[in-house]
Amino acid sequence: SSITLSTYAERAARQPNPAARALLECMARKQTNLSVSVDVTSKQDLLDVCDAVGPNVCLVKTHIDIVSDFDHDLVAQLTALSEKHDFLIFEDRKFADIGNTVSLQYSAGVHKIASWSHITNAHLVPGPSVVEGLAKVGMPLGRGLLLLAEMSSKGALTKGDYTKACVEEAKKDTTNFVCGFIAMSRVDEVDGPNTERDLLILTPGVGLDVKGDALGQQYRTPDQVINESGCDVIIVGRGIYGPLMTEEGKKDKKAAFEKVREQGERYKKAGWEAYLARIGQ
Ligand code: 5IU
Repeated sequence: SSITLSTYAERAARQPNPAARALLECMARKQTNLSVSVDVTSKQDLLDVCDAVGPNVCLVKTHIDIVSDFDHDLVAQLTALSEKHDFLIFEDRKFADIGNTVSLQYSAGVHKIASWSHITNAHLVPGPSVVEGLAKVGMPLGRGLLLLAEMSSKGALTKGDYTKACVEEAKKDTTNFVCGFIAMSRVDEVDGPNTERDLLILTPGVGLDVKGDALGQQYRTPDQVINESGCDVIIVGRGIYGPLMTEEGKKDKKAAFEKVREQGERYKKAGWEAYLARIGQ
């Protein structure tokens, strides 16, 4: 389709959502479609992973509520790293309540997500009001929202009519606050080419060495995700920061971070090669 055959730079130029445009520009500038998912529970590890992989990623995905020693200095340092290494921040919050509640969860509480996270995501389970509630907070800040159209885990209920409803909702959002999906495939094009809106597809469940984990995660390769399935961004967690979690890694952190850096480089290369193959270059 015209979306999957266009370059990231071409798509940046016509992208109306400021966060999605900044992401596509960053991808083109740094030649990377890699997002690292930093699911570690200490502030220093989170910052150190971001510093190690920063040069190779366009986007850092966080679960800020798993950080045991969270404080606002973490946000300040993460923001400084995003400027140093030129990447955006995506808090994987998966909002799923009524509009009024999600607007409070997004703006307030301990984490004040909207103040630092360029992109966040939501389940459409509550209906369109979840989008409206988040838009009230995020639009004035130039943020972007991804709808959870498909999940990577075994037995996920995000399929069929539910996935289609997410796509319809995104396409009819005239504010452009919804800028894409978390999905496993080009969900915006199942009923033919999408000529209405350029929507991003960000895809977790990516790994080069294993097929899954013990808790239902399922992995595909960067080529399957970007080239075969036409998705735009690969999201990689343990495939990159895994070396930190081993007994060996806990003993020798310096060596572990060097491995993390190398894994970042490896996934960046694999993702970019898959993209070049897709656009025919
Ligand atoms: N994540 C998924 N699958 C999904 C969604 C989010 O794995 O469908 I939505 C998150 C969970 C984790 C990261 O933060 O992406 C994947 O981590 P690993 O690469 O370590 O499996």
